[in-house]
Amino acid sequence: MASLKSRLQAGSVQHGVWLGLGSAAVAEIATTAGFDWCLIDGEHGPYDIAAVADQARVLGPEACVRVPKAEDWMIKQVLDLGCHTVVVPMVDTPEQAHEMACAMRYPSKEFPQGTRGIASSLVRASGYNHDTDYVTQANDRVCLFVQIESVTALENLDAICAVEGVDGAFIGPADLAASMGYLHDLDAPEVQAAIDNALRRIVASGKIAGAFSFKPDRAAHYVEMGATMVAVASDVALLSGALRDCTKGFRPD
Ligand code: 3PY
Repeated sequence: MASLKSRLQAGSVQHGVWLGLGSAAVAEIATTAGFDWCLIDGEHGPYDIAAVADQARVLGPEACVRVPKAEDWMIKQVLDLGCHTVVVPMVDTPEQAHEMACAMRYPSKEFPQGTRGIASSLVRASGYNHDTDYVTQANDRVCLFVQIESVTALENLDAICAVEGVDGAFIGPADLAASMGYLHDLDAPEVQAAIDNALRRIVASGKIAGAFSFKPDRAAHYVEMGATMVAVASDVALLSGALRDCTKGFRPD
């Protein structure tokens, strides 16, 4: 099967699930449930790097990981686990985006500005040195999404998308709404208009557009706007919703 990155680059819409429970068992259930991708949420979920490793083993190289912060060493640890797709929250400027793009890649002829350190024989990414092609192929395999989730990021969006090595830009609607003065009000028309505008600009830049909505109609709208990396569910929301519905059965009011 083609990699997530190549499916996205071919324009195919990929629906995913956000994993925030920190459970390898849940990751195992999610990966067999039919989603196109599963994301380990290291920003808000209860994950240390060992917990990310446990889930990466379950999910395989297509595991997506959101790192806690825009820090190069966090990217290095996740890539060395063998995960290819990294989502970096709160990227506000092209300078930050450039630093993240460099952290994703080894220095090479094509990408001399890469800053990723090499430990090929030590890490899971290279099959502990059994995958002898890993180091030379990694720069093509990895896929970087920067999250656009502030007014500053919106202002800088075109310049962020122009950064070499940024593969896609992913809208964070909750943080964006808060940054715009609409805390916990994702439905505000101003917020949705800003998201539509951002999606248009990401698509126009030629980069992969990503967005997040658990409302099926809204997720479908983002796809109409050109988003292809679309998160439609989270383990936490699905479980808490199902448990609440269950209690309604015996406590109707
Ligand atoms: C947001 O909605 O701000 C996100 O980043 C998703 O967790």
